[in-house]
Amino acid sequence: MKITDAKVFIGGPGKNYVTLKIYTDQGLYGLGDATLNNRETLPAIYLRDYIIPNLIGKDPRNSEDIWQFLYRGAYFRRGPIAMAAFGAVDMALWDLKAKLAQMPLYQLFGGKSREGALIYAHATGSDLEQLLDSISHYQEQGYKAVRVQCGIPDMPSASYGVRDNGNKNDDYITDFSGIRPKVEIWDSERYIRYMPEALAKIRDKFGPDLKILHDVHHRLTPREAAAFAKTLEPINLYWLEDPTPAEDQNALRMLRQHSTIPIAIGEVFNSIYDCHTLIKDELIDFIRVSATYAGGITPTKRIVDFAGFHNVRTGFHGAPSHSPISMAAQAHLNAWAPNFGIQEYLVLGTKECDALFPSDHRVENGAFYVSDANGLGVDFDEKEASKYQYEAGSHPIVRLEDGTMWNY
Ligand code: CS2
Ligand code: MG
Repeated sequence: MKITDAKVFIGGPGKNYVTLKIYTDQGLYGLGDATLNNRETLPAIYLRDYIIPNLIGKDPRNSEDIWQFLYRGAYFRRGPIAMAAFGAVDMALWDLKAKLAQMPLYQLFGGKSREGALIYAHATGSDLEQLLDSISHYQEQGYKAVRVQCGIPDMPSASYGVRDNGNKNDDYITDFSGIRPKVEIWDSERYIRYMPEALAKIRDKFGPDLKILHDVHHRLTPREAAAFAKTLEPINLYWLEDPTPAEDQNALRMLRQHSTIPIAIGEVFNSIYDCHTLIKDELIDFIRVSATYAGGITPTKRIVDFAGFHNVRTGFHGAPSHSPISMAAQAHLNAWAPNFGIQEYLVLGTKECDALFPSDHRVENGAFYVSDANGLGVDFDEKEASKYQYEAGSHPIVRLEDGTMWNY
């Protein structure tokens, strides 16, 4: 079996999805997702100029060797651009492998460990009242877990995943008004003062069963994060996400020494080396890598297995920057993983998105049910794809009130 061709498509309804399609001499094709949010053209160029010419003629069944070829062969390895490009190739090869085996992909990992996989939605409000409504809305739809982000009184602008009064300017929706990013202003002191009270009110209103997640979005220093986590303990959060920037893995050690709150981290990680210490030393509870940014199914599965040895569960990133292809790759891992925790689920479930990526994966009662179709179980409609093209956009940035750049 040989790879005969591969094509990269950029575009989609409201998102610049980067989709790789690998064709073979046996008529089967495989699909992969290389969408790197708001830097989409870069993995696309990496694929077109450096990877695809090297794939032609290779046996697609040798997915391990092809992954090693891409990773070791690049010399300058790791980083989100390269790993997103490798991730797309790897997903497409697993898609092909499972199609060849005439099985849904999860069967190649060891079958299903569960039926529906728990998912969480994003509830958000520019104030607490709006946020409470948003949580009720998801609960009515059957969600058992929600991430809650709330505007902070007197904070100059809402940020860190709060929808700006219901308009589309939030952290995961690309701002197509231009390439220059919108600036949001952040103040950790106001946040630390207000958020424990807001989270306590949410717990009070919705009772003990709702799984409440909160994303700090890398905004705090290690000491602030440790103090903040301590105050949140009585609320019994499902997780506190990205309390500090992930580069400083020692920060999590400090946090762990002061609080028992469950910690989730890893949406910006690109390899097992980024999370090795955190997992080995049991400094986190959930690992948030994604099949795209971590370089595909092959390395992500290794991370999951390694995490399992250290009581770390999965909580894969699932912002709508990922297309339904990587969501499907993660859904197959979720169906199998013995140490599955939860899946963030925010694929833009619009008619246009479903037409571009047809599948019968389904979401019901706050859980994701993986399709039993062969392969990844998601297709890509090239005719639909021809309606879209790349549109330049941006992602907000964060500054402190005095102008200092801060972490988004
Ligand atoms: C967020 C992301 O989903 C999350 O937890 O942190 O939406 C993040 O802001 C975006 O992926 C950034 O591109
Ligand atoms: Mg996050």
